[in-house]
Amino acid sequence: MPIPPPPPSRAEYIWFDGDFVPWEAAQVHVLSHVLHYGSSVFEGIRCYRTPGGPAVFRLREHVLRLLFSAKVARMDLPFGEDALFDACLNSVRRNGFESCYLRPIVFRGAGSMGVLPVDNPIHVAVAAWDWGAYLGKEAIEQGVDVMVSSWRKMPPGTLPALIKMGGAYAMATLAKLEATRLGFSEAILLDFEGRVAEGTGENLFAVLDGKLMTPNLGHSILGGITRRSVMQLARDHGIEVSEEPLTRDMLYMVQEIFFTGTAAEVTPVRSVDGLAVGKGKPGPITRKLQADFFDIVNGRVADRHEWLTCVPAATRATPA
Ligand code: PPE
Repeated sequence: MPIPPPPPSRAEYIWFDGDFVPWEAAQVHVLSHVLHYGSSVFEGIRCYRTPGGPAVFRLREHVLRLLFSAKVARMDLPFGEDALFDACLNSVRRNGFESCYLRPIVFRGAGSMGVLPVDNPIHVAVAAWDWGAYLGKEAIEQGVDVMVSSWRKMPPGTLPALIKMGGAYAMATLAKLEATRLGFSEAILLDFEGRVAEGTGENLFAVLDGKLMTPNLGHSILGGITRRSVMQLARDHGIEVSEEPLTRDMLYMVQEIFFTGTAAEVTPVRSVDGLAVGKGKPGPITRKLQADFFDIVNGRVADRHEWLTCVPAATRATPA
């Protein structure tokens, strides 16, 4: 058998408005509406290497959230649910990835200038690349040191937090730059009333006396798909889960904290504002949920919730 080539670190092709184009060719004009006004909605999806081949985690849910984001942003998509689903699977297959990160994005392109999009086309792309541990190599094992940001999440009635809108990440970038400048791996953002919301690109969980807690959707958070999955895993293990308000001082009191997200997966937090969380290393509930999550996505145990979609193998009959 010939030795297969090493997997690429970034894709050769990007799906752009319905066709695969070479990576370098997936470009936009500087007067694109999205560049000036942040008018995009996007997704982040992981495809994992399993014994049965590459498998995408909760693909249907991610496509549905993209469509929800586009609806709220009042962007009419020229592609439907099934076309987007297939574009994601084909992006993995066409590029020969065993595992990768997928980034579908819908954005307003070049047309008239000004806030009001008049004749700006809606573009849709799916890019893929190899993305290792989001918060650093040791983060998953040892946990990360984080700070409470001086920036706040947008209040209700401003930018909708429940959709993944490009413009919202301008503030996330400020918070992330502040945190890294001060030597932290990540920032925790409070909502406008000072309650805990989430990380710049992750949801947050805390464990107090055996109970798993996470802010509810009313606290300017994204309804994370990993968040929902981890809540399900906790219930599977008989761990009590509650969605409730958390304050900054509760972060200093709880025994365990971890982040969840597509990019961050399940990452323990070992200190907040320089104060150790619990014993300053990942606690037992974090470990248990983390292990279960990675066992499922890597295909080491049965996919009991049917979260994985296998990527059909490429054959000669596969259209280019
Ligand atoms: N909150 C925010 C603000 C967020 O951006 C993400 C994902 C989550 C929560 C977790 O949601 P989910 O992926 O459905 O579990 N952040 C994406 C982008 C990260 C980036 O730096 O880009 C991601 O993890 O893909």
